[in-house]
Amino acid sequence: MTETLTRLDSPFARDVVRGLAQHRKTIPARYFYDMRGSELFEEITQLPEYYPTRTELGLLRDHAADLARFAGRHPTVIEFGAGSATKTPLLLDAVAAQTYVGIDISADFLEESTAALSASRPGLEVVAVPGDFTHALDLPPLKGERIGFFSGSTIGNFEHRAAVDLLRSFRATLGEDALLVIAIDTRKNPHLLEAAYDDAAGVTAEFNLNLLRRINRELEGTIPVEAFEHRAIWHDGLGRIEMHLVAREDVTFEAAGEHFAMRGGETIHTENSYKYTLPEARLLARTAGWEPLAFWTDEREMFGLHVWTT
Ligand code: AVI
Repeated sequence: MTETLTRLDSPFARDVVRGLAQHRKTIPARYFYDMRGSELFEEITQLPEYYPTRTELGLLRDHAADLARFAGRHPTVIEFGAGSATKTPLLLDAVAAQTYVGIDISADFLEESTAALSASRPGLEVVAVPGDFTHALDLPPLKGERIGFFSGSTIGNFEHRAAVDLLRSFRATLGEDALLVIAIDTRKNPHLLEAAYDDAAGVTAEFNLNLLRRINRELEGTIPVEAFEHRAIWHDGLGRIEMHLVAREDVTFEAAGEHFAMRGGETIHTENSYKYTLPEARLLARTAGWEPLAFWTDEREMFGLHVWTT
């Protein structure tokens, strides 16, 4: 009884009720990442259509020597988000990091990724800072150059104003004379974008639909998941890919103790993924108090890796 009340009074429950009660229905994208959602996202990163992960890895490999030139002696890499088993070691090696600080709101994910890193690199000092990196955080005293790392083009999932606030928080967390290595996805042919967010194997569709399954699992939902379909739409004016869950027919359901009705064709907007031209990315940097230092892209200009300084 107590557990049910707690769950239905959680931030997830409140955000779902608020989002579904609106005329234009939305659910924040951060709720994709329960256990199943995180597994599906991992699968997405391996898909042939989903170019970001493999292109970013290629850029980190190809520009290791360039990255090394920015790093002073004894640098510390401070990663915003639990580290990836593939990208993080590439940056650590490129800059010959002595210390690694991982920051993530999920203490479990952080524990897993920092433990794996410590085990594989006995000489590296590894510090886990559980916390919300959207706010300025106090770091332990650190020696040497501080190099922030924000990978995956996760900045694209923030609205412009929130992206600026986030980058200002990174600046406050890192302090003066820091660097930020940040991956930002580029604007490109909309067909490539729509394929990347609506893959032939249907993994992204399942990732999107898992949000409804999660509501059913955790918030006593009765959503008829099979009555919804995944849709990815490029919005040129706003420079973003939108993900929606479209009701195929009129539906009614319960979630978090509330009743909802949707008409056939109505959608729940679940994610925006903004793409940036180079001038837009530089404007974003400067608006948030950063100075662009370097930018690398692949041959087809599918993805960008930026280095900024305070
Ligand atoms: C986590 N984030 C950067 C991904 C993106 O590309 O916007 C999330 C994602 N959504 C669908 N596919 C991947």
